[in-house]
Amino acid sequence: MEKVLVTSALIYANGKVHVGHLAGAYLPADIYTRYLRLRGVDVIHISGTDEHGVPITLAAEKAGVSPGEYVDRYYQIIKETFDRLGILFDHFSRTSRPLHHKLAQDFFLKLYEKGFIEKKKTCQFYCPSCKRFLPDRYVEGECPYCGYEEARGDQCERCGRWLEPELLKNPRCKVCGSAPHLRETEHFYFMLNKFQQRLEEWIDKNTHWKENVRNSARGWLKEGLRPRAITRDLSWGVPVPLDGYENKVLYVWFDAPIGYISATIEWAREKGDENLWKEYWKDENTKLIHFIGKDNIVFHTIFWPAMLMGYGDFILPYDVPANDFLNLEGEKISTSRNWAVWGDEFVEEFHPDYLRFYLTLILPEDRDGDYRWDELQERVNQELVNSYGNFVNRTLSFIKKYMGGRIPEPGTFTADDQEAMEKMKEYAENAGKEIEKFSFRKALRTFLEASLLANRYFDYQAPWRLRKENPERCKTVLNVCANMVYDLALMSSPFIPFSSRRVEEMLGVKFERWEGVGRRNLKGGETLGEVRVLYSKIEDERIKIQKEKLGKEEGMVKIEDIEKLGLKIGKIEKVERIEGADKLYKLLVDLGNEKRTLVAGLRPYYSEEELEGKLIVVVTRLEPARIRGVESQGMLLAAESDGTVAILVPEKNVKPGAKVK
Ligand code: B3M
Ligand code: ZN
Repeated sequence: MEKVLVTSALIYANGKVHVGHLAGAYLPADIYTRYLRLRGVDVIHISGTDEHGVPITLAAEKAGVSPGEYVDRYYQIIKETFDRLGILFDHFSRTSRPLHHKLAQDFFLKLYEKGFIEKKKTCQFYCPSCKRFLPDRYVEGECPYCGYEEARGDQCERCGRWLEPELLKNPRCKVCGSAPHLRETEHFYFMLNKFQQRLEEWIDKNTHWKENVRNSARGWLKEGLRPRAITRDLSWGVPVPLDGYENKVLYVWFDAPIGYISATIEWAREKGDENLWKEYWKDENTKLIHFIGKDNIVFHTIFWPAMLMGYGDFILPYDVPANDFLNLEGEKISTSRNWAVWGDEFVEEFHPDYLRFYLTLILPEDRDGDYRWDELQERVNQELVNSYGNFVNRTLSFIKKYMGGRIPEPGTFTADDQEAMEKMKEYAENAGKEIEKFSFRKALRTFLEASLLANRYFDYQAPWRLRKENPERCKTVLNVCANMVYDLALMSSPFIPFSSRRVEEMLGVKFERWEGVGRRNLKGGETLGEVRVLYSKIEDERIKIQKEKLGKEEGMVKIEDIEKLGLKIGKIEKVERIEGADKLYKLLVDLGNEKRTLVAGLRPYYSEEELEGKLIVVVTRLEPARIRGVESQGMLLAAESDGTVAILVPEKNVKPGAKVK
């Protein structure tokens, strides 16, 4: 059987998932995989987090934690967000795992032995004040091609050119801002130039690729491929597996794509079939498809295929359906400015299918897309809630109310009935063809046409009238409608899987094959499960809140928020121990107009005498909590460092109850 290996870009574990990520790679990859699975294709979807490289070390440095701690935190958050959005992976790995390190080192050694990797003396920027070499993004400066002033050492974000730090004009150290100078050092280079011809021939053959992807690959080739440094002076990453070079690590773009393979190996092991991964990576009949965003095109069409060619043994990508960028309210998404819509925050507020639905409609398949909150509201309300949702709801509640919750058996089908059901089949075929061409927008539009047709059928047949005038005909019509509910939910399941799941429950069925659409699956007599409305409309107010969040720095509090804490000075009047709790004290605190009891973990750090009479800062508007049987009615402020705790006290004498501001 045909096998398909779908991968989506290994997302950097340096931040949360936003709509740009989703529209770029993950949502299309998920839709595609879900669809193929319904078509009975042997498909797996592999991805994971990219945990190495300068994007990680820079972010960790900024947050003041180790890269390891940093990626641990984000791996969890990212994985959970994908899960809540229904982005399914057969395996979601991480490049920091030992298996991956080993495979990446194996790649390096093999390419080195084959003469595709060479050692070279070179000059590299060194920051005199940080006292270190500055690998790629640690240097910023002016792009030599387009003049963009904040170009990064590895790539210009504006013109997309591949750069080397030395090419930047007016370079500066990203950490401290000083001007670096060039110093001699040694690095390993991947001899990309040796693959020029093979890559050209290969790209020429790939006529089925998207035009923009193939064109950019050709563009790179036209400029002539040059050796590219693939080691970095960093302590975080995959160590270079050669004696004397332990202080260098592999360039993140060298190790990351290998992650697709190591993740597949891990998947096979977890399945208990050690060799299963080979069927996906070593069989010429397997189609390897990389879903990525456009900034990753060069790596997936030139760099990675060259690595694979050099290594041998593995298949080459069959297709690289790269998407363009998604903007937000007309502006570029920016994590640092919090100009983004975050996946985890979206699902806290709305149905995950609302996002999947809207994003699919605006996927940047052949040009940049633009996410607009107003448009999301309109599209969801009109096309999802009012059209599809309404059809499901009016059909199923009618059956529940007037047919005793059982799908009626049909009489003779009229030409209209037959045509309606036939049409469903046609729509599904067309939508399927679009999905196979990676035209997800068109595929979803086709589904919307189908739900429009279903609604029109319902209106035209008017079962509410037939119920009295022609009960037998009414049954037939409702049977047709129920079957169309089935068809629509099946057809839309790759796009809005949570909704389809709900319909499956209501109909008491399980969708198995895409080909099931239009086959009159409900013969009549089936009992409905609990019927509930699928969706509710999004009101203006909820959209307004979302729009106001844009561009506000995440986690920042307003002055009102601080006032909410009710910070006041209190005076400790009495200190008591708490039975059975060797860290806690029970404190009686005078707050001027009232007295309160606080429980505080101060016993290891202060004696009773030290505390008595002290002025402290108390959070007075905290929900009371029961600790060891004692109600604590607030919290005192203290600082912790180097294993000890110090309470905060006012520097001058002030009255208990004084406001802290
Ligand atoms: N982490 C870049 C990105 O997230 C990179 C992709 C790796 S795919 C092998 O845009
Ligand atoms: Zn510096």
